[in-house]
Amino acid sequence: MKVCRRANARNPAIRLAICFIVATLPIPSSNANAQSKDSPFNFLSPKPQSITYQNDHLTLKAPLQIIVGKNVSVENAANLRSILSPFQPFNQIWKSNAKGIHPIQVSLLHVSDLTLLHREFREMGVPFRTVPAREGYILMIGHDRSGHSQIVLAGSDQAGIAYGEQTLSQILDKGLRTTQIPAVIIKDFPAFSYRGIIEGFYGTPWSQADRMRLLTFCARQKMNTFVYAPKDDPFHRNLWRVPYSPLKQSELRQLITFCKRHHMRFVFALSPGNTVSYVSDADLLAMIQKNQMMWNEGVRNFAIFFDDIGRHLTHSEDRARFGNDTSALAKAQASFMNRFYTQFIQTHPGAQLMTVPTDYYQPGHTPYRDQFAKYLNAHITVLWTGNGVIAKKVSVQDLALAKQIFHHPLLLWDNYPVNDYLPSRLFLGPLLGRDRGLATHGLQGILSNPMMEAEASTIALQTVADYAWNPLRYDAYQSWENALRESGGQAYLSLRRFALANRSSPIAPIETTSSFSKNLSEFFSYYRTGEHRRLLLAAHHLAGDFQEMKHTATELELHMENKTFIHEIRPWLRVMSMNASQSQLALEMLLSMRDGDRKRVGELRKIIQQHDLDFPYKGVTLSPEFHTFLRDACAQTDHWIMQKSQMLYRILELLRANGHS
Ligand code: LTM
Repeated sequence: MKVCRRANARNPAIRLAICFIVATLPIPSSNANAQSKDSPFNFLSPKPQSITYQNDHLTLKAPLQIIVGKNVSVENAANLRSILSPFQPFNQIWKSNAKGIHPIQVSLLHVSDLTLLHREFREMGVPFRTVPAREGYILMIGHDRSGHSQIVLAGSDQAGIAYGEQTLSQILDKGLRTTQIPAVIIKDFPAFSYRGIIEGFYGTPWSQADRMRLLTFCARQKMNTFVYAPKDDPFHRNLWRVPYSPLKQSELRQLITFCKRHHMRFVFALSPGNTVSYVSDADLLAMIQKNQMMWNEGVRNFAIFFDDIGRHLTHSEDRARFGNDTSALAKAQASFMNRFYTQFIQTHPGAQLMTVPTDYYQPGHTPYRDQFAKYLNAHITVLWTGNGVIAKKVSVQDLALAKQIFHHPLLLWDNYPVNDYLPSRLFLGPLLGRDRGLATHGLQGILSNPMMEAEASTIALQTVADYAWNPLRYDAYQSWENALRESGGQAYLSLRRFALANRSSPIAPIETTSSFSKNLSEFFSYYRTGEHRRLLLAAHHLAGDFQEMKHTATELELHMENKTFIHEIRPWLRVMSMNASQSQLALEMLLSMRDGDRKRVGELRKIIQQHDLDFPYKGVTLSPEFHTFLRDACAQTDHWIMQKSQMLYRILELLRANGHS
């Protein structure tokens, strides 16, 4: 529903090892778990579960010696080599027990590389008890007992190793700038099993290049799920029965391959609800055939969505079987899903199925929901959006109710930062309002529906990834700063200012604490009280803010390296710069009005109007608070001009009445 339009390890030994090795690593040293605000590793994104600083530093210098355990995948080994490439030439030893003589030894191990694991842990003086469960890793950076520099990375599976490498890469990236990195033990694993994005918005679907860039971003942020469900891909909805063209199929193949390579689920979704006949064998066969093509490409996760469709059965044969009320729709959908489950999912080992019911956003029980939950196969995962389409908050209580209603495995379809219902806006703030306890209370995961602007979505998405990995330690604003630093690079400060001007959203309050908001309210209060000197000072501060806004737009255009990002946000950059120019004029206009200079006020008002007429990006807006000054200033002066005109008219009338021509 577009809210605004409606107002509103194949090896059994490995598996065994993973099963048993699930507990905690003792925290051996000082400074245990130091993740305070000024922790040196606050830049890590997503934030690890536990960081223990060792009161020691490691000096980075080439050459390195790399030891790779025999159960580490070739891809992960190659990835490590590329992360360490600044230290080339280095020496790589496979499956070796030999110790090197190089300044730094880097060991990359799978949990089943037991001999090496025990040795490396022993040498680091850390009793080896456990490696975190699924997708987890332990990263130790420091000195061994003999004083040799060591980096040991042990993952519980290939995803865990890749995630550990990701963390190491972020640390080395920073370290390269300082050459000294703090000695630490990082123990890490994800809170949610599903962390990712749904391309599920209305409007022009992302391009293939957008998707590839976003998948790369997701993999870097330890996200593991991508749901392909673009509402305006006709082959996803009304033409769901029609196979994709060979070209489109090859594009999907590229995405699927990428996902597989980066430990991500590619979820192939169809939304047949507008046209399907739920009892039809032909439609069930069409559904099976289209999904079979995706299975052949390597897809193992499938989805059938029923959001945003009519609430009544449209086919007479469906009505004849299920009746005609809203719960009839639920029974018909559940029956179709169950037939698909038995005939396709159960006959394809490893396949998984998820769905979105038609009542996906209501606050409680509905007759439809009760029937859907009752009849739907218990193994099918259900997605819902929380309380409302754009849920301002998702609490543990909301989850408890959803569990009680659906009693199926649950995923949150999070409609943030999607902007299809308000395409005039960008939502560049962090994810807010999701309880820290959702993972511990049984939610399987969170899938965010991003904006049509793929690249600009990464600011909010990085905070989603951070939340999804470690909700207990999620700090929305720290996470947001990290995201801005990552995206902005050397243009970080400008990007931050721009993001501040685009931060409010249905899940975030209107900004009232920024220095700009304070300057605004100060100006208007002195304007009202007429304290001349204070007013001029407040006007001076506001003029500085407007000047900075104009600079921000120019600086970003000039200095932000990511030109795709700039291309996407250009209309908003222009709005920012135009709004700032107009506001400068409006400031002068208000002061002129105060001085009673009607001529100057009239001139300035005309120039502001002309800017509006000439502006090419109509309807594009910043956070509302960035438009209030101009709007209020124009409203006040228009009123003043009208009063003045009326007064003049009355004087003229009087003069005329008294016989003056
Ligand atoms: O949220 C769901 C399940 N469906 C649609 C989305 O496709 C759409 O992007 C969002 C925001 O408009 N609202 C929906 O209802």
